[in-house]
Parts: sequence; structure tokens; C-alpha cells
Amino acid sequence: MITRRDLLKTGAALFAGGAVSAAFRPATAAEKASAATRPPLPAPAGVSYAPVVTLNGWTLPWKMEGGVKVFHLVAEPVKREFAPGMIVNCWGYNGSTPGPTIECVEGDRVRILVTNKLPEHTSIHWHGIFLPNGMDGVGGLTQPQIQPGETYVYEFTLRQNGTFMYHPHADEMVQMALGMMGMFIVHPRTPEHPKIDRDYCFILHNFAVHAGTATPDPSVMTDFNMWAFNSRVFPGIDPLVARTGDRVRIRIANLSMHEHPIHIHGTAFEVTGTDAGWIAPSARYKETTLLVPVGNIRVGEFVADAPGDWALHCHKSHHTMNAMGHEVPNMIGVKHDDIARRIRKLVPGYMAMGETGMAEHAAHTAMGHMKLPENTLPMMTGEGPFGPIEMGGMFTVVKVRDAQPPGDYTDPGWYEHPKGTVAWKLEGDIPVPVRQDFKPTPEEDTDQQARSG
Ligand SMILES: [Cu+2]
Repeated sequence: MITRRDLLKTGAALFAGGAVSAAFRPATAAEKASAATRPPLPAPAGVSYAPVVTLNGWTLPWKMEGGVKVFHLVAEPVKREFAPGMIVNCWGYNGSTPGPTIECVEGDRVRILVTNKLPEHTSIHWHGIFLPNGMDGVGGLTQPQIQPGETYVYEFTLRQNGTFMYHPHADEMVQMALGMMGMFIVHPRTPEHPKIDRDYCFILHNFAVHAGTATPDPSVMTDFNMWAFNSRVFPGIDPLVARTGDRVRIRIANLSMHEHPIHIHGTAFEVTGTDAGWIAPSARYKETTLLVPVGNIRVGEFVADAPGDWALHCHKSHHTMNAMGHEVPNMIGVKHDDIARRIRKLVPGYMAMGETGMAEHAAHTAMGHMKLPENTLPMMTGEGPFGPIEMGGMFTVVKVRDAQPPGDYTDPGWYEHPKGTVAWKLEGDIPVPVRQDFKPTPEEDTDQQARSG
């Protein structure tokens, strides 16, 4: 997460050299080595927008050359810490996966140099951007592949504003499976109404990193085990912070192989955009779960009017988990104390689990009773102010605070609930609840008989 000192440094660069040169503020060594969210780059002089904050990522600085904004992307192998305890051998851009966000303004002329430092050829496609056909980056179709060691130049004028992506259009199955992707944000030239106070972006992705290994398996088609926001998984994903009353925008892109219903607690998204730009105000609608299709983008906005720590997560429950075995027998309701005792005689230390659910397994892992394979994160993990959170994968928190200073993205810590506003444990007599009284006939209960028999 960004520290207050980082923000002060960004501010100092602004005053020292004007808004444009602030874009050249070199990242500190600590920032470069970390997967924490880096401070956004301020808007250049003459335009007004809330700079985009790339969750657990960063924005690519640019240089002005003869009226053209010049960016330089380097496609290369990178190491990415998915969460503390797991480092993955990925491919990405400029040292990270996702690559740095490219942030521009409608009407900008951009020149993007792309250097290939991968062991095989690549190309780069600007997803959703209208440009001359020869700039579209489809290897073999609109240009030769970029061979290792070569640098290609893409140059076009941004005729739209909205939320876009970049990714290879060469050996896609391998290159995207290993993490090659990035976001491309184009702000409108005239200020937006209503004004956006905080503008976040991230990409949904999936990886298959088999237990005990460190390199994603590109041959996996559907059965992934790492579900990521910007190549990070819970508890490695930073919170999205807001000040009470802020209008917050979250731009969510999906380059995974599954669609993801991204659910927000405590508020509702107004769906304002896709990868084709903005939805007309009369056609916008609200929902608390934003379904982001594969190869698409959804933009959701809300006014952060309720202070607290609000979960933001994929609603597919196996996408809020880290590595787990996918082909294990179902032990729910199976009494296996006796057989476990017998197995322990043969396999000392054997533990039978799963008959009451998987929370027990998570607790054993957290206590260190169960050793996980190397470089493998627990299936359910994370510790909150009230105990285990039991999440993984695509889960983080939107932290809304009255006292969060404008432009401050630092983690304010856990929410301090006003007295009397937290669900409490009832002591003493419990009232008799109304329940459906279901008594199965012997034939209907065969499943249970088979399990206990
Ligand atoms: Cu999902």
C-alpha cells in the first residue's frame, strides 16, 4: 500500500517541476520491488481528472516528444508475489504482471515502443481502441510477429475516452496464461459530471499453479486454482480506500477464462461503462453484483456514503479460495472417527477432516498443524479484527472512512465500529424458532444411510 511519505514525494515533484515532469518521478527501489499499490501519476497541466489508481500496480510514465506522448513497454519474464508466501514465475511487462497502466487523455497522439525480451515472439493488441488497422497488433494478420530482441513502434491518435486493455495477440494461450496484460485508460478532455473522486482499475485473471510449483501451467483450460485481481490473491490484495461522500469508480477488466460476478457490500454499483466506452445516463442501471464477461470490461460507480470495511469479491465461492484439491471425496456428514483411528495406526499423524465442513481444515493450516506444499497458499486464510476471514483469491475490502484525506490512498486499518452497531451473541434463553418439520421416509433417506453405513 502507498505510504504517506510516497504521496508527499509525489507532491514535492509536482511543485518542483510542474505537472508534466511529475510523470517522470522515478519509482523508488522499494516501490519497484513491491507489489503494493503505487501512487497515481497526477493529471498533466491543462486537464482535470482523478488519476487512475491501479490496484497492486502502477502507471507507466511517458515522455513528450514533438507533441506525441511516448511510452515504452518491455515484454519480459517477471516474478510476481501473489500474496506473502507465494512467488510465481510469470510473463508481463516492465517488471510486473499486469504491466503498468497506460493513462492518456482523449485526443492524445501516442507512440508506444514495445520491446520483446521474451524467449519467443509476441505482439500487442490494444483491446477496444479504434485505430488504423496496421496498429491493431494481431501477429501475422496486421503485422509481423515481434521477434525476441526486436522493438516495434505503434502510433495512433486516441479518438475515444473510456477503459481499454492491452495484451498479446501471439501464442495467446501461453502468454496470457502467464500473466501478460495491462490496462489502457483514456480520460475525457473536458471534466466529468458528476466529478469522480477516486478511480480504481484492476484485471481479473486466473492461473493454474499446481501445489508445490511456481510456474503457471498454460495447458489448463478451465480448472484453475488461483483467482486474481491484478495478479494478486487474498490476503495479498490491497484495500480500495475512500472518504465518506466520495464518488468512487471501479474499472474491472476480465482476461481470465471465466466470467466473474463481482459483488460489493454496503452499496450498489451504477453500471456506467464497458470496453466500448460509457453507457448513456438514461440506460445506466444499478446492481450489487457486476458480472464481468471474458474479454470485457465493466465500470461500476457508487457514492461511498457508509463508513466501514465492506467486502468486494467474486461471488463464485470457489473463486474466493486459494489452492485446493479439486477431486477429493465429499466427506460432509460422514462419521469417520473410527476409521481415522485405524488409519493412524498405519500412518501416524493422519487427520480426518471435512465431515463438518472445511473451516476446521483452515484452522489446522493456520495453526501450522498441517504443512502445505512449498510456495502454496492456504485454501482459506486471512485474519480480521474478529477472527479468521476464511477467504482467498478474488477478495478484498473497500474501506470507507470519514477522516480519509482527499487523495490519500493509505490503508486506514480496521474499521472501528460505533458502540452498539456490531452483531452480538445472545446469552441466556434462546427463543424457540419456527422451523419446517421434515421427517424423511426411509426410502428418501437412502443417501444418508449410504454415508453412515
Ligand atoms: Cu470469479
